[in-house]
Amino acid sequence: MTTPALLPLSGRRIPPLNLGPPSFPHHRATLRLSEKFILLLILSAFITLCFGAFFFLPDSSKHKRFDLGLEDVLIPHVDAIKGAKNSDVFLIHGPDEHRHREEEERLRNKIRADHEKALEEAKEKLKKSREEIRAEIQTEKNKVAQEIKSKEKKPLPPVPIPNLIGINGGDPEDNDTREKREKIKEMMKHAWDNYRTYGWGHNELRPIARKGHSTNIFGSSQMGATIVDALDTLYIMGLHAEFLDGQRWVEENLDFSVNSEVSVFEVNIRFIGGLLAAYYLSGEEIFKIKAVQLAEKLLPAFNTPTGIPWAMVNLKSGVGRNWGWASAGSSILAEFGTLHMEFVHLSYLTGDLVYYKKVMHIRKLLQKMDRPNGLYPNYLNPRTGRWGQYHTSVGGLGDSFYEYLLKAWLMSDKTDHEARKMYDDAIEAIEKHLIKKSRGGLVFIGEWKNGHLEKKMGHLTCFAGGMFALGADGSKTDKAGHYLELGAEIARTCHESYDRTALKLGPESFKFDGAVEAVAVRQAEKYYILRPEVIETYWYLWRFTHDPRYRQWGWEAALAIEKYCRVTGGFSGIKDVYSSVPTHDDVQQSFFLAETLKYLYLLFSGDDLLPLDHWVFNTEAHPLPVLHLANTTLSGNPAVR
Ligand code: DMJ
Repeated sequence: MTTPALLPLSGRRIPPLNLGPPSFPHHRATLRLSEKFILLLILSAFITLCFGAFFFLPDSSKHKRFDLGLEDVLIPHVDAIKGAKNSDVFLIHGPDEHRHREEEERLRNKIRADHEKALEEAKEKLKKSREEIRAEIQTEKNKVAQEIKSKEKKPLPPVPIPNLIGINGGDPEDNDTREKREKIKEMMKHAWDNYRTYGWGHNELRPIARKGHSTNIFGSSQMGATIVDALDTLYIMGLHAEFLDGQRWVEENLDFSVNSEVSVFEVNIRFIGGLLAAYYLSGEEIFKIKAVQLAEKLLPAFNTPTGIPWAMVNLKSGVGRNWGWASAGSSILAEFGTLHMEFVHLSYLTGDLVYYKKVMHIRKLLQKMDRPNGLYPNYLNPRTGRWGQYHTSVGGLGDSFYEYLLKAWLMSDKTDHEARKMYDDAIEAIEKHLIKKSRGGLVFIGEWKNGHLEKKMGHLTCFAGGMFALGADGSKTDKAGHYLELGAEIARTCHESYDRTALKLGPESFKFDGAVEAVAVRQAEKYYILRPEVIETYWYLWRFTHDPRYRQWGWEAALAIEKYCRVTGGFSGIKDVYSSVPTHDDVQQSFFLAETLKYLYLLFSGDDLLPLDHWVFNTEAHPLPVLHLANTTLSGNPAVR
C-alpha cells in the first residue's frame, strides 16, 4: 500500500486570525491621555518657575556659573558652548558676554512663547465637554489598539527555509512491516478521535472518565496540549483531515494571553517544538506566528540575577518562580538546559537574536562552572549561580540537557563544535562514574547522589541508548563503534526491564541490587504512563544498525500497549506492570501521541521518512530541520520559501 498523497496544504488560505487587542492596551490608552493632562500642568508650573527665575533672581551673569548637570535639564541647546570647553565649570567674560546676553534673551522669548502655547492648549482642553473628552480618549484607545494589531499581524522576516527532505514517504519494503505501520496509524487515530470527542481543547484526555485532563505543568488554562503535541505525528502519518482540524483549532483558539503559570520547559518542548515542527512540515505560517507569540511570553522567565530561567512563569504577569520541591530554590538542569534547539530556530525564523542570546548565555555560564568529577549536578540556583544538591542523573532532572548538547551540534550541520565538546566531555564523565555492568551482565546507568552511586535506572534514562547511537558518529578519538555498542547495551537492558514484567511494559524505574536486576522494587515505581523512551531507543538503533531485533522489540511493546492500555475511550497508563490484571491511571498523556506512536510509526517506515542527516528531533520527538548555519546568519536572509 502506498502512503496517501500530500494534500495541497500550503496553497490553502488561512482564515483571518482573531488577534483582538488584549485588555491592557485600553488601560494604557486611558493612562496616556490622562498622563498628557498631568504632564501639561506640571510643565506649565515648571515653565512658570523658570520664567520667574530668569526675571526675579539677581543678575549674576558677569560671573555666571553653569553647572553642567542642571544645564542639561534646563537649557539643552547649550551643548555647543559646553563642547567648546573641557572643564565642567567655566566663566563668561568680554565679547562672549554680549553674545551670551543675546542668547539669554532668545531663550527667554522662547520660554515665554512655549509657556503661552501650553496654557492655551490646556485652556482649550478644559473648555471641552465630558463627551468630547471621552470621544478623544476613545479615539486614542482605538489608535493604540490598531497599532498593536498591525504589529501582531506584521509578517515575520523571510528566511531561507532549510532543505525539507523526507516529509512524507517511508513506505515499508514488505507487507508485514506495512501492516504493522498501518496498525500504529490506527492506534493514533483511536487516541486522537477519542480526544477529539471527549477532551477537545483540554490539555489531555481521561479515556475512562471520558473527559478533559490537565496537570500543573500546563497551568490553569486549557491550551489544547494534545492538539499541538500531536500535529506533526498526524501530518507524517498522512492523517490530513485530522491535521487540518487541529490547525483550525490552533488558528481560532490557541491563546497565550492567559493568567496562567506554566512550566517553561514543558511549554517549550511540547508547544514551541510542536508548533515549529508543524510549521516546517506544512508550511502554514500560523504555526510560526503562534510559536513566536508564545516564546515572547516565556522571555520574562529569564529575568533572574544570573539569566538562568525560572522553572515556571505566569504567561500574563511574567512573574517567574521555581518548583517548591527543588533543592534550595534551584532551577533544574534538564529544564533550563533543554531550550537550545527551539530557541535557535526562533532566532533563525524571526531574525531576532534575543532567543539565541538567552540560550548561549546559559551555555557560557555552565562552561565556567566547576563540575564535581566532571559531572553536571541537576540543581542550579538562579539567584546565586551556585549548584544545589550534588545529584547527577541521565534520567529525570538531567536527561535532555545532554541530549540537547549533542543535538545543538547536529542541528548546526555539525558546526557548533563547542556543543559537541561539552557533550563529549559530559559523556566521558558519565561513562566513568555512572555506567556499570550488573552481575548478570546488564549495562545500566545509575544516579550519583551525595557521593555514592545509586544502582537504579529510570524509564526516562532509557532514551540514552538512542542518544549514544546518534552521537557515535563524530565522537572523540574515533570511538564511534564503542558508542554504538554502548547504545545497543542500554537498549538491551531497557528491553529486559519490559520483558521481566507481567504486562511486557516497562516500570518507571528499576534496580540492580544483588539478585534484583532490571526490576522495580517499590510499589511507587511500578507504573507505566505510556512513555516513549525505550521505543525511541529501539528506533535510533534500528536506523543505525537495521538489526531486526529492534523492530521485533518495538512490535512487542506496541502489542502490549494495544492489549493493556487501550480502552474504549483512548489509551491509559497502567499502575502496576507486574500485576497481570491491569489497573488504569485514566490519563492519555500528550506525549503518547507526540512521541510513543511517532517513534513506533517511524520504526516501521523506511529511512527516507525524516532522514537523520536532515532532521533533528527535539526531546518531545518534534522534528526540526538541520540549519546550514555556515551559509547563512541567524539574523535572517532575504530569501523566501
Ligand atoms: C517527554 O515529555 C519528553 O521526552 C521529556 O524529555 C521527558 N519525558 C517525557 C515523556 O516521558
